[in-house]
Order: sequence, then C-alpha cells, then structure tokens
Amino acid sequence: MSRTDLFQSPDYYQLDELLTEEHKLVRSSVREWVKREVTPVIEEFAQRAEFPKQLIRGLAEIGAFGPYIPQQYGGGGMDQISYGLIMQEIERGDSGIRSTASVQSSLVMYPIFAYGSEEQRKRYLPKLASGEWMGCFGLTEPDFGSNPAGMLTNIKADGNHVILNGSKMWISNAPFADIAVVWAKDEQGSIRGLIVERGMEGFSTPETHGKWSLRASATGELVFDNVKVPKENIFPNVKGLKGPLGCLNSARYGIAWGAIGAAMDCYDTALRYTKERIQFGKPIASFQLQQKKLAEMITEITKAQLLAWRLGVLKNENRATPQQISMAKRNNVNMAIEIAREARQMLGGMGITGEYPIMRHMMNLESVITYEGTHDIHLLITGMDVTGINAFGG
Ligand code: TGC
Ligand code: FAD
Repeated sequence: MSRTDLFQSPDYYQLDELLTEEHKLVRSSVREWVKREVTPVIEEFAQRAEFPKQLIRGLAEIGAFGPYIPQQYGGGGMDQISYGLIMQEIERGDSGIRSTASVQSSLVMYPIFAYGSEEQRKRYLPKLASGEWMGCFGLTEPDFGSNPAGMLTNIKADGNHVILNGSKMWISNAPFADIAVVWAKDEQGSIRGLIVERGMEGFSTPETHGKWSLRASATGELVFDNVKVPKENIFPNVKGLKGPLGCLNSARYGIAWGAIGAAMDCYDTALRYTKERIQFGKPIASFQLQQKKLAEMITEITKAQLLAWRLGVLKNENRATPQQISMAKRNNVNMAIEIAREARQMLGGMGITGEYPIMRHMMNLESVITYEGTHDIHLLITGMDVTGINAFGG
C-alpha cells in the first residue's frame, strides 16, 4: 500500500516571506524526512494499529524532540516558529507521529526543563532529546478528563520516598515509554508532578486497543499500585494545576500548527485528484461544486496559517496567552477536520481507501479535536476570557 508522495505545500498569501532562512531549512528537512520515512509505511502501520517504532531515531535526528529546549540539555535551541513548522510537517505525515513528538517535547521535556531540578534536567533531557528514552504524560483519569482538578491519583510521604496510587487513562506513548511525567495530589491536596520510571515496582502500562483513530500511535493506561518513588523525582518548582496546564499551552500551540499539516495534505490530495478524475466527460475540478470546496479549503488553510504564524511571533516574545493558544488550537483543528471530511467526499469511493491519506487524517483528527482540551472546552475558555464569567460549572 506504499504510495508516492507528491505533496506540494500551498502558500496562497506568500507567507514564506514571513519565515527566516532557518525556518525554511528546518521545514524542508522535516518535509523530506516525512516523504522518505513516514509516507511509505504509515498506511500499513495505521491499518495494523501499530506504532512505527523505527521512526524514533529519525525523529530525534530531525530535531523533533525538544526543538526549543536549550542545546546544553540536548535540545535544538530553536524558536517557536521552527517548533511549529516541525509539528506541521510531521502531522502532514500523520497526527499519531506528531503526537509522539508533541508528548516527548512539550509534555515530558518541557516540564522537566521548566519545573525540574538541575539534576533532573541533566539526568533526563539529553536522553529524551536523542530518543534513547521515550516519555509519556499522565494527567487524564477514568473519571476526570476535561476536569483534571478532580484527579484521585495521589502521593503519600514515606521517608525519602512517596507512595503513588491511582491510575491514568488515554495516555499517548504509555505502552513503550521509559518514563512517565505523572500528576498526583499530595496529602495537602496540592497537585504535584513527578517522574516515574518503567521498572518501578507496582507500575504498569496496559495498552488500549480498538481505536479507530490515531491508530499508528500507541495509547495506554498508567496504573500505580503502591509505587515507591524517590522524593528527588518530584518537580521542586511547581505546585497546582498550573503545572500540567502550563505544559498543555506548549503542546496545544504545536497542535495548532500540526493541524495545518493534515489539512494541507487533504487539500493537496483533493486538488490533484479532482483535476485528474473525469466524470461526465470533464475533470470533476471543472464543476462549480468541487471548486467551491477547494476555494473554501484554501481560504481556511490560509487563515489558519496566519493565526499560527502570529501566535508563534507572540510566543517567541513570551506574550502568547493561554486563551490565544486555545483559540488557535480549536480553530485550526476544526478547520482541518472539516477539510478532511470534504476532501474525503471529493475522492468518492477512493476516499475511503488507504491508497490516499485522507480517511486516515480524518479519523486521526477525531482524537486531535478531543485531546489537549476538547473543542467545546476551548470555546468555553474563549467565552470566559471575553465575558469574565466561568461557564465550566463547579
Ligand atoms: P482554573 O481554576 O481555571 O485554573 C487552575 C490554575 O491553573 C491556572 N491555569 C493555567 N496555567 C497555565 N496555563 C493554562 N492554560 C492555564 N489555565 C489555567 C490558573 O491560573 C489557576 O492557577 P492558580 O495559581 O490560581 O491556581 O482550573 P479549572 O479546574 O477551572 O479548569 C480549567 C480548564 C477546564 C480550562 C482546564 O482544566 C482544562 O484545560 N481542561 C482540559 C483538560 C485537558 O486539556 N487535558 C489534556 C490532557 S493531556 C493530553 O490530552 C495529551 S494528548 C497528547 C498527544 O497525544 O498529542
Ligand atoms: P469528558 O471530559 O468526559 O468530556 C466528554 C464531553 O463532555 C466532551 O464533548 C466535552 O467537551 C464535554 N464537556 C465536559 N465538560 C464540559 C463543560 N463544563 N461544559 C460543556 N461540555 C463539557 N490525556 C493525557 O493526560 N495524556 C495523554 O497523553 C493523552 N493522550 C490521548 C490520546 C488519545 C488518542 C485520546 C483520545 C485522548 C488522550 N488524552 C490524554 C486524554 C484527553 O485529553 C481527554 O480525552 C480529553 O481531555 C477529554 O476528556 P474525556 O475523554 O474524559 O471527556
């Protein structure tokens, strides 16, 4: 089922002029890697519901693990727009592969860098940057998804250790991760972050099967049964829900870019297909209904590109608010899923096959619109920002 990757990136508003030479270099090297390593295999791995583990080394080599983490810890030392472009290009290949890179960079390396001790940074970051160790991020629980403040997972002091109990659900990379960044309540009820290593007694990571979405990404649970974790594995520099939510800002920002990649791939595929497919003696791209779909797609992609780029500038200046990030995540993922649904129809029956990437993108995006805060949760964040009134309940 391996296919030739003819992808051509749309740039309707000459947005490349807003990028530096370094941005363009980073983007083209990731794009080439995706064409060479991801496209030929991704369909088969997705059909088999298997994570292509062999891509880990390449992801590390293209700088997808910790692009904006300082080089002294093994990161790429790049800016936020480079990070965004890397996510865009990887998700152009597959949202599940982008998930692996997002989790490693923004949900594992970022908290260790931002909240960890110098010892924790030195012990974990270089190995995570090189892909020698892979990480996962445990916030969601069976009974607490959108409302993580209610979490039940807890730690109790025990000399130089804490005893960790509870469980996490829907955790990307869990089945193969070497370490987990876990959020748990201490005896005072404060949320703390700690690093749990595979092999610690009482820690297991059962895989979640039966997903119709993000099939090339491994998802699992984290189960903690009286796990004895050294106190030195707790992040010293953060307490409260702002710890995990701070990591989500970074991951949601990456998704706002990533979703553009999936949308561009669907648009590009539909454009090429409709120009070649003949019905009623003409290419179907000559019919007004098809042109309306293509025109709306390129308009929405262009708006999303502008939103992501501006957010990147604000983020580089440390001025991007969590609410601005929510708006971009929500808008761009919704834009991508709508384009995927339209593009799938434009390919007729061929649209449901693995010969084209559209159905896979479409199904993947059902997870992307749900994780890192659902579509409606992000709407409520914007609603609260503009009205000053919390509509979450509680
Ligand atoms: P609330 O009372 O509003 O806030 C509690 C504290 O947190 C602070 N805060 C933030 N800090 C940093 N960044 C943000 N985005 C923040 N949002 C809030 C806030 O200032 C406060 O601080 P303090 O010092 O006063 O204590 O919290 P709430 O309990 O009312 O919840 C608000 C809500 C619903 C917006 C939030 O909990 C939420 O975003 N829910 C969605 C949950 C979510 O996104 N889960 C994602 C799990 S990880 C994941 O999906 C990974 S998928 C990875 C992949 O495969 O790519
Ligand atoms: P719920 O919170 O039960 O929400 C169900 C519905 O109710 C949604 O439509 C929601 O918008 C709506 N809703 C909830 N509250 C309100 C409200 N106040 N007002 C209006 N509507 C509301 N989590 C991690 O911690 N780490 C991971 O690595 C990770 N990876 C994931 C990978 C995949 C493939 C998936 C699907 C999920 C992953 N998640 C991860 C979990 C993800 O973040 C949660 O699924 C998400 O936050 C939603 O939580 P929930 O599934 O419990 O849905």
